[in-house]
Amino acid sequence: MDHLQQLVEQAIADFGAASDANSLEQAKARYLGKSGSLTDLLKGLGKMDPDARREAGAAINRAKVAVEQALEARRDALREAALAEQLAAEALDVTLPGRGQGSGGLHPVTRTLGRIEQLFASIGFKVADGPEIEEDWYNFTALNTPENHPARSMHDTFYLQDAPGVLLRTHTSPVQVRYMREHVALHEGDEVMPEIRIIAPGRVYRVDYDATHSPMFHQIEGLWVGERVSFADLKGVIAEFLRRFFETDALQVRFRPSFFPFTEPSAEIDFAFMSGPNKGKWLEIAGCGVVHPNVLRNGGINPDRYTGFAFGMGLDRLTMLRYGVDDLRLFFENDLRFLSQFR
Ligand code: 2U9
Repeated sequence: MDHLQQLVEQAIADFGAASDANSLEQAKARYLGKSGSLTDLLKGLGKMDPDARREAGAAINRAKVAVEQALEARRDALREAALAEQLAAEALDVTLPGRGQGSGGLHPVTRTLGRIEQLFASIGFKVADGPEIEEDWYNFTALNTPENHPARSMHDTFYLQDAPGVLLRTHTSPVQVRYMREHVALHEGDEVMPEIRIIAPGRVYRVDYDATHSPMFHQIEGLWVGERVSFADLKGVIAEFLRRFFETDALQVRFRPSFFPFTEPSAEIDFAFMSGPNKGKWLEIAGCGVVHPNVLRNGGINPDRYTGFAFGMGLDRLTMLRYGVDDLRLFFENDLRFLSQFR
């Protein structure tokens, strides 16, 4: 085998041994680079006489073409191998089943609200709502709350900046005031005003934050106004509500005298289970009372003719008692590990 033939075969072997683009370029330099062996041979042609130069030149060029072809072939092979490797590494099995959409569910407070609405609907209560950004008059003044009452202080109530007399409602009571006024306007001139029987659930806001208080929480309030509506009716409605909400008749209810500006007389409501782990333990659940005559008057209702009772409960607290949750903040942190337990 002549010298050139050997050189071409060595180049093909070297290219075949190069396992990546980098080592292939190094091998190429040994043959075709500035001082590569083929380049050296071409440089040597100048010293030959013309006949020998023609013959040797043709042979060297054939060898050069062969080496270049081998280089190009190896480049293609390495490129293809790299691509195949990348495809294998990034393989995606499109036949795998999808992850699916996790099923959602109602928030525990929403579920409690739904049950309570249904329960009161069955004894003739409608659901009323109103704005969360409220006027001072509806939130405090109409509810017989004096100008210097501590609830009106900046420490307890969120006031809107640059909007005098506007605040985030601290209870849902302004909804009942608005409802009374609309109801009265609607029945102007009637012989007898039809009874008002509503519940007002919703978000309320107070400057407060710890394990049992959140700056935003949920209340549900009730109002029943008509001729001869009494405290006895109130006791019956509350006792019936608690038994049905907690799904047991083995439950005691007591009313402790209290004070609210908007009711007179007023009471706090406690209840106790007569069996189970909390047996005999009195739990505070609501406040209530007979609607103050001034409040009826602010609602456009004649207190000499009509009477009514009202009550208020914390919806979050009711939910905590029903599901045995001990930290109110869990309801508002949106942690799915907590929420998915109520699906
Ligand atoms: C009108 C007239 C009277 C609503 C009432 C309470 C007593 C009460 C608290 C319970 C727990 C608030 O969420 S809580 O902290 N509420 O004690 N609420 S009477 O009385 C009204 C409402 C509207 C027109």
